[in-house]
Amino acid sequence: MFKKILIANRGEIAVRVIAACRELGIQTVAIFSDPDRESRHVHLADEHWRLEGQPARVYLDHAQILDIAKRAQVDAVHPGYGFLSENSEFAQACLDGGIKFIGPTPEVIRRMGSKVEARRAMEAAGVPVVPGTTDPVTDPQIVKSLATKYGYPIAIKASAGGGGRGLKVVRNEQEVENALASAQREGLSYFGSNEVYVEKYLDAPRHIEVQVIGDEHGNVIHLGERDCSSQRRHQKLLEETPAAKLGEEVRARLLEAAVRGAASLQYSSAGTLEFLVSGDDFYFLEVNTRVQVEHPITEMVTGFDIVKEQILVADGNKLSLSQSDVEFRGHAIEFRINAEDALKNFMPSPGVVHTYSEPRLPWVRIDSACYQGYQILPFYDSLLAKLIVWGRTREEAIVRGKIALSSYEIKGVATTIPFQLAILDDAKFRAGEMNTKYVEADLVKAFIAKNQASLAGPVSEKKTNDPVGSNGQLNSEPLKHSRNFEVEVNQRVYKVAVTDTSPAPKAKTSSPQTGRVLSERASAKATVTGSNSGEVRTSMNGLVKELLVKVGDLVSIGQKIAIFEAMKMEQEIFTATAGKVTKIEVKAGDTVEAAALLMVISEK
Ligand code: MV4
Repeated sequence: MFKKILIANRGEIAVRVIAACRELGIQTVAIFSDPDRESRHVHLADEHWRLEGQPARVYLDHAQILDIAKRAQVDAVHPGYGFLSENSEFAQACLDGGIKFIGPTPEVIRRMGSKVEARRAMEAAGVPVVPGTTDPVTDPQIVKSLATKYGYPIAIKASAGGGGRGLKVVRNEQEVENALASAQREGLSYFGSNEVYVEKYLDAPRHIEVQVIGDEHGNVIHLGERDCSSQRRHQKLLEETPAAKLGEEVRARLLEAAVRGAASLQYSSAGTLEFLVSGDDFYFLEVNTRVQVEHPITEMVTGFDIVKEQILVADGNKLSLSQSDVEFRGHAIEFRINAEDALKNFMPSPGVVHTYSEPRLPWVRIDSACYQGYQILPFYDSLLAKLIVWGRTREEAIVRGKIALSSYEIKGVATTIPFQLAILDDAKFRAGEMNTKYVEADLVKAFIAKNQASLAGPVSEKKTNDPVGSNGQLNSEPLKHSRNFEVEVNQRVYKVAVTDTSPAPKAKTSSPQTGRVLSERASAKATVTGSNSGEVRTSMNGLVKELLVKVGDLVSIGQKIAIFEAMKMEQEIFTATAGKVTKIEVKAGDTVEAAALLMVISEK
């Protein structure tokens, strides 16, 4: 049995892995970047080792992490998700150093990292794949002839891609050349490979994935499916299992196909096969060779500890149960609570969580590394907690989800909780009729309209002098001065608010066209100083992905001018100033510090 494991990760998943190790009596080694010194995973582990270098990069530093693993004399490394979890070179380096990598073999990780190879492997195993090529394409003429064969729209995808990066949808022949070049460029810049392939594009499919787990003795089982359709820009907002309104016959075929696909790879460890589902048809998309963020819902309905089993099979044990031992009970939903502001285009909201109180309720599980006073750092993703609820039925889980989300008290940063509550009230969601488009197509606009209307209403229900409400919702300034009192009438106590009805200054509502970013603040500052009018600055460290204007362009208020990436999230930058672009200080691909000057827009 392993005696000591290094967890090559941070945040909630590091905490989750430590919990599994504790149950197994395995010692744990945490690693941390300088700003992570006070993180919960560091406190919980038996040993903690400091990583040297830039906070944004150190959890990816193969050599340093492996060196610590050797010096700490661990038997195995658990990579969690993200960071090095799907890096076959790191997995191989661990094995070469005599340290078990808790995951599938480096060869399987490498093969599944190539989407064309994964498609080929699944096709060979008889798993349905989206109609398309299993060979890379480079010639626009060939793409056009493939499009004629499958019919528009088609998708051009980076073979090394995933999660929406390097994916281009092509709706007609005129778009082929640009889309091809753009997919190749993104593939090269994000994944180091310009290899792309073509698929028929399905317009509004469901995204359903199957959890599998295998051992090193050739056994592979599934642990059911998860519906992950409720997403926005490839960021999942909630996941549930079982998938609502999936016919028993389709479900059985899907699960069987996933096991067949995984078994054909002699898959060991936990993994996920992603599918697109349209009506009664399903198509393989990709394999994720790691434990996933949403694994807890599967644990809730099966009672099976995926992380513990991952460690046990990595140690050479046979799976602790067979397919017929797996029983599914009830319904589970996970809410990914992110420190993001849905009203500001889901802009990450780093900062100090000055109030933090988790719901204490039955049927609720919370996986989180957060505590009161914890600082959400701009270097990492903005996942603050995962709230998981269980119910005997989907309806019961939804009601429990609403109560739990409403009882969560988080102040200091904005969170996605208000938006997740809106999803639970959405008619399509209630009916189980989700697809990968409905959140962006219907829900986001309705949410913004509703919340801006309520902010502009005559009386604010929000507490005064508290910038962030209990659900992480940004409060506007109070419209009237209002105080709360209690009045007792024949023993019954009533809460009343007494409002000062004398004229008050008009409330600020967040302007819909200014989106996010500091162009807003810069222009406000400009009005004050008059000297730096139209300076567009970033609010965080990050990467300039795309510039949508050039020097000399005329821009209008609300125009999208650049795409920026911070905390692993793409952000669109809109200008709050109209005028002419007079200076551009950065180029696509540049990494910039917080408050760096991107460009200057001079008012006409
Ligand atoms: C697709 C697709 C429709 N047709 N491929 C997006 C992320 C990447 N992993 C694959 N993605 C998609 N591929 C074809 N041929 C639609 C998506 C897609 C999507 C997939 C899963 C979950 C959410 C999504 C949101 C938008 C688009």
